[in-house]
Amino acid sequence: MAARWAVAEAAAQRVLQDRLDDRSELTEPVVARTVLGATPSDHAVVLASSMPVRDVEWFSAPRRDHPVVLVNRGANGIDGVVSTAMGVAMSGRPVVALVGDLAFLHDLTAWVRPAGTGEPGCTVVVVDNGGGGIFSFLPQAGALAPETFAALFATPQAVDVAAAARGLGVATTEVSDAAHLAVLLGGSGDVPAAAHGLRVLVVRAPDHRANVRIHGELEAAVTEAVEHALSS
Ligand SMILES: Cc1ncc(C[n+]2csc(CCOP(=O)(O)OP(=O)(O)O)c2C)c(N)n1
Ligand SMILES: [Mg+2]
Repeated sequence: MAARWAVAEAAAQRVLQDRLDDRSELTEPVVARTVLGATPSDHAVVLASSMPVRDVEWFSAPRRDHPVVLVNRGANGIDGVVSTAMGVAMSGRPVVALVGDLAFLHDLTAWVRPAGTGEPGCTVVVVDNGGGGIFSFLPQAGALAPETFAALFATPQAVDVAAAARGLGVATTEVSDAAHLAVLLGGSGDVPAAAHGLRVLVVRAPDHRANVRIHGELEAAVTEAVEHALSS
């Protein structure tokens, strides 16, 4: 039984490697994989609920020296995640956090801090898909008129996330390339994230429907590869 699991796991990992590594476009699966892959092992990765925690579980590559991964609420509950990241960083372990735009905005006051004190090493990667991308995976997304679905489920928002972060005095970079994100997170080994103090990296992600399609294609490819590996 364990041997079959190993065969299935290897087949799934080959597909994810093939489809996600060396891709420049920052889809949500690529962002998740890059965050866990590029964060130095002496850091902590703090994950928001909604899609970040799911995408990291589904799409990150196995890594023996992975950083410790922390979540404050599990799979649900988008509140307080930036505060949690800040608290972990203040304990001395530098942090890279991965949060959605709504989770980021929900906890915007986490960035209000005493003047003149040192800043902890806390990099927050915000996946900005303009609202709650997770809800487009619900069957209601296909059953309701788009305006009704948006009003009842999708929680659309149009805040300029980077401007909000800059307004709170946080060094902010908009990132649109996976290799650039990896370098900014310290994946190249020369500039650890801790050296940057407080920092926000904003990734503008594909829209909600495209995100569902991207997830569906990956799931179908993994399923096919696993079935093939197990039957041969
Ligand atoms: C405090 C709180 N309010 C509302 C919700 C309901 N909720 C679950 S996921 C979600 C959307 C989160 O959006 P975002 O952080 O942008 O992540 P995405 O779904 O786009 O990955 C919401 C509003 C919740 N879980 N917790
Ligand atoms: Mg979102």
